[in-house]
Amino acid sequence: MQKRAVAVHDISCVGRCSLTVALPVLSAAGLDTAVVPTALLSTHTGEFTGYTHLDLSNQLLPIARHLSTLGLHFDAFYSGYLASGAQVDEVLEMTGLLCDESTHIFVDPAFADHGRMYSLMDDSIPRQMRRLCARARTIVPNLTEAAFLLDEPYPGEYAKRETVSGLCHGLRALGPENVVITGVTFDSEQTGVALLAPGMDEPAFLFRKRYDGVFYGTGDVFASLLLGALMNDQPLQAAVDTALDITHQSIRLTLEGGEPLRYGVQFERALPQYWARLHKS
Ligand code: PXL
Repeated sequence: MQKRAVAVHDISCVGRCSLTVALPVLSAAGLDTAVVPTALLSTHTGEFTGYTHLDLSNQLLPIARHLSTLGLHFDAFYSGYLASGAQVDEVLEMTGLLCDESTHIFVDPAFADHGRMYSLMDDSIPRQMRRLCARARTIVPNLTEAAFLLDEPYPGEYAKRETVSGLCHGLRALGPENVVITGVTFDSEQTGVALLAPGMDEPAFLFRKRYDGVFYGTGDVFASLLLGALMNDQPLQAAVDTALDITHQSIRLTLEGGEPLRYGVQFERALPQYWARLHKS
């Protein structure tokens, strides 16, 4: 039977991120994907000014209550960028309405990067997002979010292995089974992820060649690719490997294309390869 996901992120009209990434990636992974927008913005808040922002908090529970009457089973509940810290309350209540024991609750905290909170985020976000992470099976913070979730200082662009390992253990102690920290960089040559899953005493580190630049939306591309691979029954480490390869490929194609980086990465061009990777064997 076809699997079904519900993706709970903002819609940014321009600048590939959030739902404009999650929906095509999960569709390419073969999932029937429902979307619940948390906010509506004209662009993402990373490298644009003058964007509009509509908080859709008051829509989340009415939507979820209606969806809960339809008798649908959701195999994955995927949350990302939220309009505010307070909105975590609604998203937690949505999990009660839309998830059962077997739903994979997959949380991308999506509130900070490069040592700084995103422009519109309020101070309650790390504390509130910690509550959502505690409810998740898998969380995919970047290094900044990992530190802020634990009320620790940002370790800087080049983190130490022991620091990242400490963050993985700290985050797992919050409750999720799987912790995947993205944007882990030990030197200028490589970047990748740390992952800690059941049965592992120490995190595994997976790296790829590092490209210079700030690539907006790559956290969303990676997280969506990872969830799609997990929903296609790839084990966690293999799914991380798939997501890293396709994200890396998207960045490479973007740099070749020469479009301004604020419009996001050209993941569309890597989707055929993603599909092939999920369907090999
Ligand atoms: O990619 C994360 C993200 C999602 N949504 C909005 C953002 C950002 C990052 O800046 O601004 C609106």
